Amino acid sequence: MTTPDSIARRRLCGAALAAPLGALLPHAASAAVTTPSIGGRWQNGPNLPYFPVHMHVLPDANVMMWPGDGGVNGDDPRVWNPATGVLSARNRAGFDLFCSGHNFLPDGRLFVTGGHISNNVGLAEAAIYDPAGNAWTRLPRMNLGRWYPTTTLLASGDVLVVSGSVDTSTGANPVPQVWKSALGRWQSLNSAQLKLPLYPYMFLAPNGRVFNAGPGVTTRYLDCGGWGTWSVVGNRSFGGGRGYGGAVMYAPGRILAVGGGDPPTATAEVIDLNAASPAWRAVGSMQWPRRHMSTTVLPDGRVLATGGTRGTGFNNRDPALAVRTAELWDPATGRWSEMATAYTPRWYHSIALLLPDARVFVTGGNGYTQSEIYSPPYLFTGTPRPTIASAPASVGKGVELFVGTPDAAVVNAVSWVRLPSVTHTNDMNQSFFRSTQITRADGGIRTVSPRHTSVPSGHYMLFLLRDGVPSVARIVRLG
Ligand SMILES: [Cu+2]
Repeated sequence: MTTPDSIARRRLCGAALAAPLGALLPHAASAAVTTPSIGGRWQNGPNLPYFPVHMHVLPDANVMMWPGDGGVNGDDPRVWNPATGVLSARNRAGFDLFCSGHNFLPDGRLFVTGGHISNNVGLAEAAIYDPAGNAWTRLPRMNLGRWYPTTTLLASGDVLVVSGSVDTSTGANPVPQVWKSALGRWQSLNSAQLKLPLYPYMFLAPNGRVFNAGPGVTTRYLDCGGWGTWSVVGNRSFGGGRGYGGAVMYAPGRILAVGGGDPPTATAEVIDLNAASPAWRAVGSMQWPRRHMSTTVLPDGRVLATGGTRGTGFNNRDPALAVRTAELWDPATGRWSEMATAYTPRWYHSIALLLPDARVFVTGGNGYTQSEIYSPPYLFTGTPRPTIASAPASVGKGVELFVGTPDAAVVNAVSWVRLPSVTHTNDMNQSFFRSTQITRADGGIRTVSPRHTSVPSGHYMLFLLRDGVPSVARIVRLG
């Protein structure tokens, strides 16, 4: 558990001196950000039966979770219905799901790899969960165990798994493997053996390769063709590790990496993989350094940072060092703004995910079962939220679709947010697409669905926006 971070820590010795002033300031939100139209608003959500470590929005809009740590077996999946508040148990997988990796398949089933034997010792299990039938299907085992792996859906519909610790002597599993859906077997990319940090940030890139955005300093493409090939894209602009920071693709091919490391950093940087020669460049820093933070792309395209600790060490549990003030990054300016302050510390094993109602569900952090729900400022602007009267259940990529709305005259953007599947600061299913390509039609609007490679097939929350104010989403299957 300390391997990638101890490396990062050594690299970071000099950078620690440059810690932002925010680390020295008393931790309280200014008066301005307690105004909901400026800083949004926090409210307590349900007190959960355990603190979730893994969480997903299912295609039926329910929120699935499972726990781990604290001697709890992770094989205890439950579902929270945000509309009714009802929590119900789901069938168990038959292995400890704590410390697994996961993403959705194009058909909406959840693909899960690895799991927990003990700290740094992983299971080689893999399984697919079908939410509609509440059924787990076990798959052939992977080459070796994986504890903290990352899974990524490829453009082909196959799934890549990388990293994850085998055991305390081997460390990270060096062999990337691709689940060949049509063949029902694993293919080991033996030419691409590489020990990556645990739970690395992996994104399907515009060129069809998979981009490793960190947490290490050197970022790379993995070509999953044949036996696999890595190629270096370039070093990040921040010279330290970003362990347990955040990385999101805030537009197709455009990635923001922020925070993380030990000591935690407040820095942020972006890369545009659509460019001929992609290179990282620094953008504005957060006010607060954070580690074990969450990053959530909102329907308006801004990126929300929540939780984390500004304390040093792998798992700092000093409540005074927990960063409870949210921050919001605007891709148009590259700058962060402080938002309202949450009630509960959210450190190691905390989670944030976007709900279909455009609020953010924030929960966990070791020991904390009390969830919170954050309503971003866009819900307090005074502009009425547009509504969706109808939307297709499924639509192909790059085709025109009709969305029924009584607000056709005022809707000026559409956004597609891929269903979250989150653990340990990492949404392995994350993708976002925003479009202003809208024509008004009788009783609604017409728009064109995304066809970008970095917007893979699967289920998305489709939002209509009026001047940045989102509707409640409809979940649409793309592709
Ligand atoms: Cu963990």
